[in-house]
Amino acid sequence: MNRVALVTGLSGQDGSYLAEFLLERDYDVHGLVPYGRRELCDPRCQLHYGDLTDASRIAAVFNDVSPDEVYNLGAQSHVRVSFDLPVHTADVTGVGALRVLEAMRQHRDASGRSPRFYQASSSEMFGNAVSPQDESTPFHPLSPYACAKVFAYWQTVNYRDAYELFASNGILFNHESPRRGEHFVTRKITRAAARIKLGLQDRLALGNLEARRDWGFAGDYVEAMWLMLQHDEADDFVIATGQTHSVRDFLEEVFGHLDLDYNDFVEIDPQFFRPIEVDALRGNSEKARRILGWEPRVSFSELARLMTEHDLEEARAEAQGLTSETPN
Ligand code: F7E
Repeated sequence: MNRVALVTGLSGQDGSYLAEFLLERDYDVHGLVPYGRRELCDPRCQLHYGDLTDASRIAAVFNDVSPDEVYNLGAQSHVRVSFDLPVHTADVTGVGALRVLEAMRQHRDASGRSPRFYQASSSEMFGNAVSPQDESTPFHPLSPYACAKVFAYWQTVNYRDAYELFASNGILFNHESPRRGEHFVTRKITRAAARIKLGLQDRLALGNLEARRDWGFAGDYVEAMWLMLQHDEADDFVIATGQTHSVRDFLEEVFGHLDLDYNDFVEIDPQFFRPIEVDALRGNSEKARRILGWEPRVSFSELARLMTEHDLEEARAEAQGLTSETPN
């Protein structure tokens, strides 16, 4: 019989890559998705409308699906937006994880077995802690989003300790792809650069260009999620490349690939600054490499190139009138 996975946030970047990864391994994949959000959902998945604010709906989906593995990827995941929507972010991103854990605790079958649980924890939890950050680095969250993720992290640990549930945290550093939402900085840059190259746009407004991030490829990172749930015991793992680059480095890489100079097009707009910034992140994923055998495959330059090439194709289609000019 096929194993059954339930993925919250199936319609997001990570959900879509994870679904493909699981389908290739013959899982039956079910997704909890907000009504009307099915853009990135693989048609082979079974969708259940619902969201992380609705505990009764989550319980009903658990009863319908009886999952073997649960991946909690759903969240309000934009750090800048979390300053405008702090209560909503706490509800979805923080308490949402607790609602899933609670459904899981109550869903033990007759033999006392419950599903394995993966929590999408985030490098944002570290704030401005000294680099490189690893599993022993203390958290100091600097946004409502990061505070919500710290809450969810500790709830996951608490359910593991208190109820002996198999519950693991993946502390993932930034991970990007052509499926990344257009309001995150890498995709905003690749999309704009491609449109500038084809004369569809002439300016790109950004915030802090000096922030440094450890950027990997989302397709590599979903494998780590799965490996965590195949391991013989639940644990917490940092997933990162170990390399750090600034937003300016990413601009140079992308515009350089298109034979353009970003200085001719980029303008700084204060609306894209955050009330407080995480200046520099660089992860040490030695534990995951040693225990799970995981390692990233796509380098920073390759990531920038593959995202740029994808967005160039999209811009060409747009220039030919095949797609709408309005970003979704
Ligand atoms: O910003 C700077 C911005 O929004 C990266 C989420 O997936 O990764 C992500 O969080 C950096 C920041 O990602 C713009 O100030 C400059 O320093 O792409 P981002 P993030 O905030 O690092 C972590 C691991 C998560 O868990 C989150 O869910 O880029 N930046 N100018 C800008 N950022 C944006 N969005 N837009 C700008 O115009």
